[in-house]
Amino acid sequence: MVLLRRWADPATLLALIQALAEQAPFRFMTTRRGGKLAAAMTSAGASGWVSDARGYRYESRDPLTGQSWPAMPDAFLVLADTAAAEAGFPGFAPDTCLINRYAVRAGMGLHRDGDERDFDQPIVSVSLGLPAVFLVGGMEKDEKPFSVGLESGDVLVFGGPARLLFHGIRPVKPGDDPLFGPFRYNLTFRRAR
Ligand code: MD5
Ligand code: FE
Repeated sequence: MVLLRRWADPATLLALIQALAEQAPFRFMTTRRGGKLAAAMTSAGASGWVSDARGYRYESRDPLTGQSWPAMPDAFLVLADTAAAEAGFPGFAPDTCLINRYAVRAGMGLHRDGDERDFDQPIVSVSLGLPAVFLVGGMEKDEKPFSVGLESGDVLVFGGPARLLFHGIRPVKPGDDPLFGPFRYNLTFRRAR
C-alpha cells in the first residue's frame, strides 16, 4: 500500500465529478438484505459497481437511467495510471471508477473488495473534500485495523498482497471543505473485468 500525499488536484476533479453526476446521478444503493449503504455512489467507465436485492456486481448499464455509464474522463485515466506506476504498478488500465460521496457521519464498515476478476490488478483510491480516517485491517476480518488519516488530494495505491486487505472508513466528522462543502468524495479506480 503506497500513500501519495496531496497528489491529485481537487478542483479539477470536482468539475469532472459534477459533469459525471449529471449523466449518472449519485444514489443510495441497497444491500441484498435491504439495508441502505451510507455513502451515495455513482460510476464511470465500461461497467459500474451495483448493489441491490440481487447482491453486489458490476453492470454495463446504470440501473437508474438504463443508459451506459458515462465514459471515464481522460484525466481520471491519466491520474490512476500515473499513481499506479509511481507505486510500482505500471500499465494499470482501470475500466471502472466508483465514486463514493460521504455526508457527515457516513462511513464504510470493514470489508474487502472481491467483485473484480483479477486481484493481481491494483486499486487506486483518491480522497477529496473532508478528511477521513481510513482503517486498514488484515487478511482476516477479526484482525485489529490501524488508522491512516486522509486529506483532500491524497491518493492510495493498493497492489500485490495489500489488494485483499480488509478496510473501511470511520464516520466522517462534521466540517466544511472549501471546494466540496460538507462531503468527502472518494474515487476508486479498478479493473473489474
Ligand atoms: C473509500 N472505498 O475511501 C474507499 C477507498 C470501496 C472503498 O473501500 O470499496 O468503495 S478504496 C480502499 C481500498 C480498496 C481496495 C483494497 C483496499 C482498500 N485495501 O486492501 O486496503 O471510499
Ligand atoms: Fe473497499
